[in-house]
Amino acid sequence: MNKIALITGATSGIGRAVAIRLAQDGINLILCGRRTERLEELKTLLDKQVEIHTLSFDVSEQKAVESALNSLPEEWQAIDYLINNAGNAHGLSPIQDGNIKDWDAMMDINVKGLLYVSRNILPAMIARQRGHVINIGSIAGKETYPNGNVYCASKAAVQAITDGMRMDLNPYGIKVTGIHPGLVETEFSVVRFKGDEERAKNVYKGIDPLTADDIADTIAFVLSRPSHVVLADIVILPTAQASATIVNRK
Ligand code: NDP
Ligand code: 8X3
Repeated sequence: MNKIALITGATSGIGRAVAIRLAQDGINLILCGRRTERLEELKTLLDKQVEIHTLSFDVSEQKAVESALNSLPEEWQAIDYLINNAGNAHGLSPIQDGNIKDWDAMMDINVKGLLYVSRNILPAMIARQRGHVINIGSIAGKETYPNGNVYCASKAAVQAITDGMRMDLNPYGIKVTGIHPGLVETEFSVVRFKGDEERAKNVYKGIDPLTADDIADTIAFVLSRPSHVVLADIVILPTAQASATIVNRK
């Protein structure tokens, strides 16, 4: 029987690339995101390869998360792989100038959204005594950078939650992996800079950034390890990047 993966944030960037990559491995997919038309487009692209179910909801709205996940038909309920990927940065400002709505969005989506989704899915994994959770953190969760304050805090929280999950779920044979990318060119910076495409492009100027496919390949590798092996915590950087702040631009 095919495995089932649930991917949050499948409408763009890393999540979309992961969906395309896992479909190649014959994994049935529950694709999540707010933009319904993008979910439908991706479903049409992949549904000749594998079974696809789409769920449109905002991860930061606990009731919406609950009702979307509780609506899964029985044949979709045995989720093998949970890919907690939905998230974004909103703004890049010194702490004293921070926009409260941006702070709320980052904590609500990147931290609480991941928790709401996980809380709903983990009990069934525990009952089956198997499963694999992959949380997308960031180099920003390992090292804080100037003006990154609250985004970095949200990703540091993802690191702590990932480590805690690995401890708490260990008795049930559930694997937990944290993936922490550096600069990946997606819609991430366009969202961070509220649609300013020029400013977003400059983030990746003079380097070969990671692509969403690089992260998707890594996730496919992580999921393909034998049952006695878990890749616990992975930092992936473009070759031009040495740390959150050291980037060698040409
Ligand atoms: P994108 O902006 O391309 O994708 C973000 C995804 O998250 C979209 O599919 C979006 O879907 C979804 N999302 C955002 N907010 C919500 C919400 N409230 N409810 C449900 N879904 C939501 O960025 P990336 O692909 O780069 O980002 C994916 C993850 O990778 C994030 O967690 C990000 O922090 C992390 N990351 C990114 C890096 C980078 O350099 N790009 C580096 C390190 C980590 P929709 O809008 O349709 O809801
Ligand atoms: C995304 C990487 O360095 O742009 O998490 O914050 S960075």
